[in-house]
Amino acid sequence: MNKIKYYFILTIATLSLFSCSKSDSASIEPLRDYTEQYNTDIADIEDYLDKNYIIVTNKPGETEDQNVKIEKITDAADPAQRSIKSYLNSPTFPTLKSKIVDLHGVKYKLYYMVLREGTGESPCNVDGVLTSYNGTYLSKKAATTAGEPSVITATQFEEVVFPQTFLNLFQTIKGWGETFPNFKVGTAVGDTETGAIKYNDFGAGIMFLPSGLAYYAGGGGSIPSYTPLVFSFKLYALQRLDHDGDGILSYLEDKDGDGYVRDMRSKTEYPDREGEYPDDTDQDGIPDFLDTDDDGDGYSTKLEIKDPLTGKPYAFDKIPVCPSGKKNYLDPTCHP
Ligand SMILES: [Ca+2]
Ligand SMILES: [Ca+2]
Ligand SMILES: [Ca+2]
Ligand SMILES: [Ca+2]
Repeated sequence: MNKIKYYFILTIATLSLFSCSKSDSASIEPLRDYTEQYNTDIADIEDYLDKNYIIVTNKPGETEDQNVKIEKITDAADPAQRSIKSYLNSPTFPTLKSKIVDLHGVKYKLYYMVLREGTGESPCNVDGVLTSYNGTYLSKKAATTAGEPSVITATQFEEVVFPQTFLNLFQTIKGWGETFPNFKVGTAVGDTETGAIKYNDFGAGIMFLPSGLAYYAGGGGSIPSYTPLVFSFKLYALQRLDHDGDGILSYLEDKDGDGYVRDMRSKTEYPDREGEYPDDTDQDGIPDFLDTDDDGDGYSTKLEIKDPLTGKPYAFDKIPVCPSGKKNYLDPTCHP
């Protein structure tokens, strides 16, 4: 019974996280202007941060640990109802942080709350994550003629309590890839009796995403188009991925070491891109993590960078060079 339930939850999760278009829309609305939509979204998000507070469950070792409830403030004088916004840049946890994400020609402000950082490694923005999460979308109820002010409400569309698969951040909504690298995993211990894995000290947080970093016009599952999303999440584990299959994990193809690798070829996503492509050795626009020949010399990286003695890849800056100056993986004199 429980298993069936999990599969059901997983199916929903997969549908809403990965589907990008709605097929049942009767009328086709032209795509909204990204800047205008962002201005609406960020106003709604900040209103939500001002008028709501969090209740966090602290039960280390239990499934509920770091569960989050977000409630409307009914008594502003009650210290237990401290607004989410009031945690902005707090030196202690929980703390509300923000970062700028440059996409669609918009400088998106992405707010995320760190309940706990975690103790292990951080995923890069294209790694796989095993995460328990709860997603809601925000919508605005207009002010009434009777004098009631407008109000932002959150509607839950998804909850995954026991994640079964790693989600590839390269394929999820952009906001996920921009948020998870700011968190770390914790420890995982298998229960010798039940075989179940227990996660402790994992990173836990909440992200507040403008629709441009989520589904935008597409919506997804039961999510309406153009709605900001709020996810509370726990980062249980990560999986290093190798997107181009060249034997170098993608997070090691992050040449500038900022924790992010990006495919910037889309004119919609990067309309005013200037200067060099980051993390792209041969500057052909294909970032190293997607480029099977990073240096553009005609030899695939996979064959080039393996040490024939150990079978292990060389560090990126130690690609063997022949006495002739040419890189050639077939010539044994080229290998130290
Ligand atoms: Ca690779
Ligand atoms: Ca980078
Ligand atoms: Ca390249
Ligand atoms: Ca090459």
